[in-house]
Amino acid sequence: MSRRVSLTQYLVEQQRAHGHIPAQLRLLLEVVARACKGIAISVNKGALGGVLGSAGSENVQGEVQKKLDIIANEVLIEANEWGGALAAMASEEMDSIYVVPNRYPQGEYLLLFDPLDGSSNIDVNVSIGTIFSVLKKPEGHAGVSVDDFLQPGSAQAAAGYCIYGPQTTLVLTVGDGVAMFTLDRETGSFVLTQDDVRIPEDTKEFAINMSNMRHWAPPVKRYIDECLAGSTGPRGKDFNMRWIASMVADVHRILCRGGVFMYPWDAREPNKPGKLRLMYEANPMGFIVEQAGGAATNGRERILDLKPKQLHERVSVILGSKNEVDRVTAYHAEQG
Ligand code: P6P
Repeated sequence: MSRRVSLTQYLVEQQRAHGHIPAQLRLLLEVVARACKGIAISVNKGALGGVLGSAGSENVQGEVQKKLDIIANEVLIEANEWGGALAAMASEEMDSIYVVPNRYPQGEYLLLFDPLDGSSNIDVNVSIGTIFSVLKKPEGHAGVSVDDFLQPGSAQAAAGYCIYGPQTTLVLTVGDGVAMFTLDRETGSFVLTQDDVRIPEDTKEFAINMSNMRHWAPPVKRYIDECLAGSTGPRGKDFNMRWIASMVADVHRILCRGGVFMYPWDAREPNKPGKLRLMYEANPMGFIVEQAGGAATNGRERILDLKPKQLHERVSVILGSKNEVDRVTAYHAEQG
């Protein structure tokens, strides 16, 4: 890509061309990007910044919070609460929604995020990331409540993630394709490095935590067994496996070269539909993947069609190369 296009220029030009990035949304996305730069600085300091290890507390999920989980959450709250674009925020790290304080103007958008996904990788220097989703606050009533957040993923105004890896890369969609911006540390700006990202419809690479195999439902077991049978089995081709245990990193790889990511329901906790959260993991990633020509289901239904019942509800996730996701979904349908 010859001409350097900054995130701001990209958003302004997208607004000029397609008109679906109102000023408030553009400002919101720029503030989120700036917050991700701040998180990247803390992540990159690692042990030198005294930010590794556990914070000694648990989040709403009952998971041990890392120091960086809390730092990232605070950075996003402080960066976004004063701008006037938001009515409220929701985070994996907070039990309830965060309503913008009265001392600041309230805006028309709602921001949801997993401030630092992949926490188990923080202390071992493996890529992690911030995932975010933007909804419009429903009109017609004053104030804001958790019910305003409970919209299907198809209602998202924007979604994205920032991966803190060998590069710090922001990946974004506002509903007109997917673009990638790489952080230029010398200038401190996100520079457009890929526009119109497309996921190949076929793949030879699957991502799943194989240690859970004995707990999977039959359709998932069937799909993976066929992949493992390779060229000698019904698929007639060999497959490769990757599992980084950081959704942002696994999804980023799929956006770059295809693949299928699966965190399905399993029998370890049969009352849980899955491990991943619908509102601030599956929905934003599903929006991005679909905008890049891929697919995202819970094994039976399109992720973006699911009507949320609770802010922190979990969901089974199958996403990536369209033909593979369709196959897994078909196996679930055949099971009945
Ligand atoms: P497991 C990270 O904790 C996360 O929420 C996702 O980023 C990742 O895909 C998954 O959990 C990894 O789960 O059970 O393999 O450790």
